[in-house]
Amino acid sequence: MSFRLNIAAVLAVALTPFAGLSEETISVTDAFFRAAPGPSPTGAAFMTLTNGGTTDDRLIGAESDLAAKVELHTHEAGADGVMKMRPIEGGIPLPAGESHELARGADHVMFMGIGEKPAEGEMVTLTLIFERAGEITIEVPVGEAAMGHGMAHNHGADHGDHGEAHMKDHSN
Ligand SMILES: [Cu+2]
Repeated sequence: MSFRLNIAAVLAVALTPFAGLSEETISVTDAFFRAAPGPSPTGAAFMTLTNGGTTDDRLIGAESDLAAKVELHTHEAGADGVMKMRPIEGGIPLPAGESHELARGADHVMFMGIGEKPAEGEMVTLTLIFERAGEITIEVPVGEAAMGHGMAHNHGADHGDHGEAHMKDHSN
């Protein structure tokens, strides 16, 4: 009787480390959300994903109550040289030990069909779906709305630190 119990205990100890292992290896830093300018009911989230584990993973999707639809997008130059957004097929690979930056003018999490755009300083709840780590839900601080010609253009690094600044402000 006690022998059986011991086996169960050993199994439980052996299996426990795997339960949360993959999720703990993925970290998300410097996340911020930016609404599109004007009446367009869209926005995008940017962040740095890091896989601190020893197993390759992949961001395969995202969800948020803020928007009717959330997609993984990237930018690429069209034949006319104008940068356009398109959905990423097959997700974003995140090899073990590597980071991937979602940045303006590059890969991003796209929000479409936003009912009411969040104000600067508010938080957007975003669930990232990884192939191995599963769902990771984060709170993304809202930065100032994008200016001018929309998110297809990168207006430089002058806005780069805002996400972090808002994150600090929000903790007050
Ligand atoms: Cu997009």
